[in-house]
Amino acid sequence: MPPTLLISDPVAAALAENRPVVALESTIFTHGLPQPRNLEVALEAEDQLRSAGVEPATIGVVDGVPVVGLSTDEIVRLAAAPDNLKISIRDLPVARATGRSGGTTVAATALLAHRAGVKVFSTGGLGGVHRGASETFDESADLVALSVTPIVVVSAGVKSILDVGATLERLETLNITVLGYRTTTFPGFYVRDSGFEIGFRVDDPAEVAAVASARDELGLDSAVLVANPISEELQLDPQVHAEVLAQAIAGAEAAGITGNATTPYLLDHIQRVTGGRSLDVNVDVYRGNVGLGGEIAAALAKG
Ligand code: PSU
Ligand code: MN
Repeated sequence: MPPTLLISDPVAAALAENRPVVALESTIFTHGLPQPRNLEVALEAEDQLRSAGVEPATIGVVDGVPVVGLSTDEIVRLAAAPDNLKISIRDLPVARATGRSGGTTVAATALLAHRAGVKVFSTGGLGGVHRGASETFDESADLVALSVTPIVVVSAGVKSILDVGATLERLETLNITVLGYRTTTFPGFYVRDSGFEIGFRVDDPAEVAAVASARDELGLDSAVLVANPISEELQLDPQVHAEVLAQAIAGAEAAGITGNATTPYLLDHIQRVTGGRSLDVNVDVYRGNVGLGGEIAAALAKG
C-alpha cells in the first residue's frame, strides 16, 4: 500500500532536530497563479525560507500520496501539469484511490502539516464565505478545517471578493483565534484594511508563539490565524481597489456568472482592469506571509 503521509527527508530531519519548519500550500501554484509566474513564486518562497534558516515544507499530492516537503522536481511537475486536482480534505480519498496528483488547499494543507508535526503554515489568502452564501451555502472548507486543526496560519485575511464580514463571523463561531499582526483591522488582501475590526493585536513573532503555546496548554484544537496586512507602499490603491471590485461584481451579475465560476471571473476581471498590478500585489502579499511564518516558526523552535 502506498503511504498515507510521506514526509521528505529534509523536513523529517528539521522536525527531529527542532529546527523551524514552515508549511506552504500548493493550490496557489496549481490553480491560483498563471504560468510561468506560478512556478517562480513557489520556488522563490522556498528559497526565501531557506535563506532565513527555515526548512520549507511545500505540501501536495503526488500520484495519490500526500507529501509534506515536495522536492523541486515534484513542484516543477505539479506547476506544469494541466490535469491537477484541486484537493481539499474531501478530495484526499479520491486522489488516493485513483492515484491522481494535485494541489492541496489551505484545508488539506493544514491537516497534512499538522499530522506531520509542522506548527506554522503560510498562505496568501484564506478561503472564506462567498458573497451570496446565504443563498448558495458557498463557504470554504478552509474555515471548518482550521476549527479542528491546532496550527498557526499566516494569511493576509481573505480576498475582498468574498464576504469579509460574514467570514469574520464564521471564524468566531468556529472558535478560531484571530490575531492582527501590528494592526487592529482585518486586512483586505490587496489592501491593508478591509474596514473590519479585530480584537487582538500582536507586535512580534514571540507574541504569536506565546498565544500558540497557550492554545496547546489549554488543550484546544483550533488554529491561530495571524492576519498579516500588506505594507502601505505595496498595497493596491484603496480607491482603485474599491472601484474595480464594484465593477467586477456588477459585471459578474450582468453576465449571469454564478457558483464556482464567480471567483475566477472576479479575479481575472480585477487583473485585467489593473493591468496585472493585482497579480504583483498577490505575490507581494504571499512573500510577506512567508517571511513572517518563518519568524514565527523560529520563535516557536526557540521555545
Ligand atoms: N484564494 C485565492 N486563490 C486561491 C485560493 C484562495 O485567491 O487559489 C485557494 C486556497 O488554496 C484556498 C482555496 O484554500 O483556494 C479555497 O477554495 P474554496 O473556496 O473552493 O474552498
Ligand atoms: Mn466553495
